[in-house]
Amino acid sequence: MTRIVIDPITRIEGHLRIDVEVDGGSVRNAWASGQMWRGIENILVGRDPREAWIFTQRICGVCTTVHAITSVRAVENALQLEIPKNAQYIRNLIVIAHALHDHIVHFYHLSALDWVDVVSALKADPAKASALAESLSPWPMNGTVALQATRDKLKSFVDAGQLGIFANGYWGHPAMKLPPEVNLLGVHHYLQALDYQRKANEVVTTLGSKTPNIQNLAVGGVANAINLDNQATLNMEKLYRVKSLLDEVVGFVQQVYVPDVCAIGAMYPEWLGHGAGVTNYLAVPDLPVDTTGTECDLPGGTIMNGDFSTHKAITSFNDDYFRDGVEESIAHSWYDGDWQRHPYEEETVPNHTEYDEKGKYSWVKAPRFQGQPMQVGPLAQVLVGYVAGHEPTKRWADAALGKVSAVAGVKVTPAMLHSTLGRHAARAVRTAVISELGQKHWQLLVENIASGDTDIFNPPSFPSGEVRGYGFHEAPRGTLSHWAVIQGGKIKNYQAVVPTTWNASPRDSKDQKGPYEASLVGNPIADPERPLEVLRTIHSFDPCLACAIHTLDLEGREVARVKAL
Ligand code: NFE
Ligand code: MG
Repeated sequence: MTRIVIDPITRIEGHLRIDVEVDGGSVRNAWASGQMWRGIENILVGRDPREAWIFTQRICGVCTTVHAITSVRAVENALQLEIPKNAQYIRNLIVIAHALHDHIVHFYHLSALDWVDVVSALKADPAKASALAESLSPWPMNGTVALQATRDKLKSFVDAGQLGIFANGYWGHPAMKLPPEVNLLGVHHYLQALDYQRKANEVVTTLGSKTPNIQNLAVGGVANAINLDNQATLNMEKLYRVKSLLDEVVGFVQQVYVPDVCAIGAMYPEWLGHGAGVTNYLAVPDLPVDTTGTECDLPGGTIMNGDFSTHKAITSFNDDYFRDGVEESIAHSWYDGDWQRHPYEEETVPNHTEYDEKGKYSWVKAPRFQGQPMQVGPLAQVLVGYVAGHEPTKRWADAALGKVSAVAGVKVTPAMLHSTLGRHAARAVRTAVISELGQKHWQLLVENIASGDTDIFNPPSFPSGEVRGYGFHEAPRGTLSHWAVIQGGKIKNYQAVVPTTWNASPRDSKDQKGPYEASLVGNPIADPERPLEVLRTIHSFDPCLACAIHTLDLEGREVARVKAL
């Protein structure tokens, strides 16, 4: 038995340590450990609930926006406060644009190089690469001259001995299998993706005033005054700027990202057989089109044990099945005690001890739904949508699976998506779906303003007694929920249960592994010195440990020592 410790895992947000035991060329056991502690939940206690969103955004450096939205939704839920339609659409456009940015960055910049060998791209024939690209997609920027320029740029990095951002990959690893032309296309689109992720983020900035950390929210609506004839407000010029940026990003997603994932995935079909792990899935509804979150454009629900017939829908922002199902365990997490509790009843008292995989070994708590570990994220979103018959999800999933099947020469069905590769395919499908919905919600906003409605805000008022509320959002990495107990207009308890908390969770008191841990068992390891396969599976979840733990050591005490790879 060989033990491999990867600490820290790179190309993610935050500090994640993964331990695996390897025997006979495959992983036998695995542990995921969050190696940083923050403290946002605790510093909210005693504060005004109307400012919680400003603090919660600081949970993460990647997905600030999602915590802002979820926080205002939690307080609005406690007050049962309706939100004007314009505010819903503006919020929806922000979360859509943020997700488009986030998924493009994840595929190209954080995970593609686990599959694409940058150094091999130097051997590619640009004309052949261009012919292949043009057989897959009408994208106009795949010509021979452009691909030749990318190869020359790469060659100049290598000749100067300065691979820069490409310096530390597992180039030449036996698990890298793409032909040089596909590797060149991957590098070519990696560079283009830098531009398109920025365009998506510009939509967030235009509507949210800045990013990271948007400024335009309020409990009860948004602060985007609407006056089409005023330079200082949301006007026609800004709305059309948003539209043209969205249209450009939609083109990139549909003509570059989706075909790339299908083509690269089809050349690694064996990865449909690795990395399933926890096949209980959870997603929540999102993109409300009414003032109460009763009607949503993205469906939510659960699937247990990978069995589609167990599908149960989560239908609105007031859903008892979701509200009552969530608990967190700290049996193996560095907090005082050993309990499993509903978020309204939780506390966050840090207590760091040695790394002990039989005892406590992570800062991440272990969320459970009706007692079960759940996988959240694009795969859950797509499977839940597919089973519920959500039209755009079905259409994009069928199209993508058709493409993969054609290239791989095997029929790939949704039931085969429980895997490392399935998570990438599902993320591409989800990105295509939300790219369409971005254009739809832009239209909804413009039509609503054109009808004469310029409302953006309903003022909240807090009762003297106790109220409780939860808010959720289907963030890029999956289901995010915030839970607030409010007493006399002040926060009494605040808990965030975050996508990466679900997926990176350690074991619970019943010794059930979290999704990262379970998904590593059975993965092949060709070379224990270079555990590329572990990275493939972990990166397929898109980890964010800052989100997962969100809990600063105020004394600045060293809580973990990490070594750079
Ligand atoms: Ni910090 Fe985030 C949240 C996570 S969004 S990146 O919430 O996990 O996907
Ligand atoms: Mg929490």
